Amino acid sequence: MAVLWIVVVAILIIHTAPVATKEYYWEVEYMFGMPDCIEGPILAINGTFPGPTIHAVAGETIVIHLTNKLTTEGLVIHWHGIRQLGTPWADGAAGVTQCPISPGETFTYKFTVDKPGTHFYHGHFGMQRSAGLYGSMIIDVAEGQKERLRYDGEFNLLLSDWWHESILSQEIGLSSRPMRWIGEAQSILINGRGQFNCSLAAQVSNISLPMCTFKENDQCAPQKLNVEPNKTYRIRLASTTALASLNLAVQGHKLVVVEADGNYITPFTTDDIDIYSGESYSVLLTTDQDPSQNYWISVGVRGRKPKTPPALTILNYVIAPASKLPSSPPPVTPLWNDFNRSKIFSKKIYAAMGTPSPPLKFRKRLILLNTQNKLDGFTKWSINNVSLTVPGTPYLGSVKYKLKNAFNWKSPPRNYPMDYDIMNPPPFPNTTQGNGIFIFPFNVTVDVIIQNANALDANASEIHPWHLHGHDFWVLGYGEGKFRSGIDEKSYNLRNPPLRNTVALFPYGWTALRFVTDNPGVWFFHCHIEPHLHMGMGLVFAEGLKRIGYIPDEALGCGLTKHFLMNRNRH
Ligand SMILES: [Cu+2]
Repeated sequence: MAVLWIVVVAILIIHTAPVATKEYYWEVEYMFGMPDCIEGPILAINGTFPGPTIHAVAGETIVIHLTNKLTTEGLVIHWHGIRQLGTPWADGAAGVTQCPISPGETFTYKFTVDKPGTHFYHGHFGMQRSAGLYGSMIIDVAEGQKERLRYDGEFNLLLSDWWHESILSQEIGLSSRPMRWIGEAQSILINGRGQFNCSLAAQVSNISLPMCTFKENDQCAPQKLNVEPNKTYRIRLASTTALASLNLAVQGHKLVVVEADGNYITPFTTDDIDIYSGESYSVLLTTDQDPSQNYWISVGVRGRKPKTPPALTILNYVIAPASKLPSSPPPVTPLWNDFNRSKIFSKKIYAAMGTPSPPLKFRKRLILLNTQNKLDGFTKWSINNVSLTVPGTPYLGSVKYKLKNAFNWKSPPRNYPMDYDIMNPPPFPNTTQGNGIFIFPFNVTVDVIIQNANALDANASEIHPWHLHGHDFWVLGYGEGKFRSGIDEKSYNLRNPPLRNTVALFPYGWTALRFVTDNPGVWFFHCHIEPHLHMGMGLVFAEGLKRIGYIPDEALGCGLTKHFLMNRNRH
């Protein structure tokens, strides 16, 4: 009998051995905050903005019980950069992988973080990300494994842009006829902190802004980075901007770029780093400068005519008093429209040795023309002349349960008319709306060529950072003008292209990427600029439909899936 008990206890111990899990209980609500010293409503998680940092190690399971304490809005959170292998329902894209969580309700996300990397999370319903619904997610190497990067300490900088106009008002404006543009951000924020209408550098620069007068403990006071001399620090960077393309520089210091979107890259040294919305990086910084001084960290706007002053904070050598401001002006952000410089930077990024190479050939290919259009006087963004409208029933449920009427099952166009002139405004700017998706078989290689064009105004073509959910993709190359099928493939980098989840599309050019449909589910692919997505700049990919596994009913309690599940569960 005693032996039997020992066996039973032993079995129990094995089965209850702690599965490494990080569990969080989050409540989201609006509160007043002063991110840039001006008071306004912000979306806070458990009363904090930005939301709490998720810190885990590779292999761990993350469980987040997310309660919607908003009174009039649904809610979801997307875990940006996490591929959701086997858990497509936990991707947190409203209308794509789940229904918005209703006010008062709690939804539980559960997923595994399979590899180390610098990531973040953010709202993915309406424009809630713009209202401050975001935070950092840092995954370290698995227990017992060694981090290949060598550093003595680390910092984490989550970058964003901030408007004083509410997102409700912004959304109404974008959806109005004629469209009312949101304009440029009032402030750039570093870890949720910026300074509106004043400058930390007023005394050393010839800018017209007055010196800031906040107190050390104010919400808008910058977080200084306290460093010791002659050490190496890892600075994790991620941009969750709604609109701005950013550039970060640390006065007097070189940056060695070592990680991009959660993937190690071949290290390279730079004076400053471009960061597009949706991207993340790690840079190594060695504190090899005069330790009796402090140094500016500057984050400025590129890619659009900057009307927002750079965000500033201080690299503080502990020997120097933290309050001591640098005696010279902050680094100047490179010219906003020097796109050549931007391309040179992007093309410096190669995969680290040991990164899987892409398959040499594609099975399916999409050539996607990005255009700005009109629809009955409304302004839209379209891909191959279709502006996306996400339906009320989440695609993931519609495809799993084959709901015929949930969306248009006919594939959107896989190409565009070859005589389209990408260098000029469209002569026929009218577009169409649709909710069709691209359905791929399981485990095939897909190429996506994103093609930029002139917008509605003459001599205007913008940067669009495209983000894919559920995958890392290889960036095979960038090119000028129109992609020439049969010719431009020859310029692809098939040897060591970087793995990313976000990539820039430059004005009047194309970007080519490749991925393998090895993650059954439905995955959003969209411009990470919040107002562009709001105006239809997105696509949806579905893959391995027969292999989509368990989806909790709670993810699908809306639209046609709600009725389907009610009928099914009655029997
Ligand atoms: Cu865009």
